[in-house]
Amino acid sequence: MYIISERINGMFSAVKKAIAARDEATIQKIALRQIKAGARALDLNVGTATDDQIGAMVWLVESVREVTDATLCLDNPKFEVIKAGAEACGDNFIINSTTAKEADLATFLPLAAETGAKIIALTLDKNGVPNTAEGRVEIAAQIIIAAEAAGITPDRIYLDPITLPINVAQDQPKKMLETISQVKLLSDPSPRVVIGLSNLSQGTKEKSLLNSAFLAMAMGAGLDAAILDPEDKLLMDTMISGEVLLNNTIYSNDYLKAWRA
Ligand code: THG
Repeated sequence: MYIISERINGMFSAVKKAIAARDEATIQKIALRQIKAGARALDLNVGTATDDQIGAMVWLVESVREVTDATLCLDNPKFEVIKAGAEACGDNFIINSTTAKEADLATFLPLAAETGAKIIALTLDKNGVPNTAEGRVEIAAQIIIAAEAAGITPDRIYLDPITLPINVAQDQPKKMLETISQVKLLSDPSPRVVIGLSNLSQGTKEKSLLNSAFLAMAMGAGLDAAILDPEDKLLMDTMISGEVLLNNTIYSNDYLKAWRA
């Protein structure tokens, strides 16, 4: 499982404050902690910390790059913000994200093609997020076709079936699992699948448990990557156990320790 840290996000008040105050040390500390806990990439999302989204994204990239070469996952709906972040990165970044809307595909796909970046694509179009697995799979197929036409092979695409909060959309997780297993069959090589896991448990009381249970199920359905908090021990123990159960990591009595080492 490819772990992308969710913590450098203006949604968290400490991060929001740090962005507004241009407090590099706070951001760098979170970045290093998340990598130590198992993150291979860091999602960078300026949230609502400032109106100057471009300035904030470039500052986040530069701050994090001072302390780590980890892959940076540039998270913003606006192309200009992603483009500025990409230029500040140089290489080793993921575009998060495009949708299947024509205007998005026409800008984000060429940027991914030119820079060689991987790209996350949300299975939503001008009509929003389909309520069914079939609708999401259809959009995923359109994205793969558009990406191939732009010169991007499916293995550089991370499809995101879009995670909604369980407390308002309890019918959705099952549909996501169906979507995950079906989109893996769309092409050869398969596209990859990523989710923003914590969306699931927003506003609930058992966040860690709900996230852990769903991560295990999504891994079984073929999930490749997740944006999550690797400092959540139950969640990471579940993920590592899933890797053992899927025969991706060798079993030993000390498998949790072995994975962390
Ligand atoms: N897909 C893609 N990118 C994404 C998401 C996605 N990026 C953003 C988001 N979703 C993933 N990141 C988070 C980060 C935090 C939370 C959820 C998703 C979160 N935070 C807590 C809350 O709101 O309850 C705590 C916030 C706080 O402490 O203030 O849940 O789906 N491609």
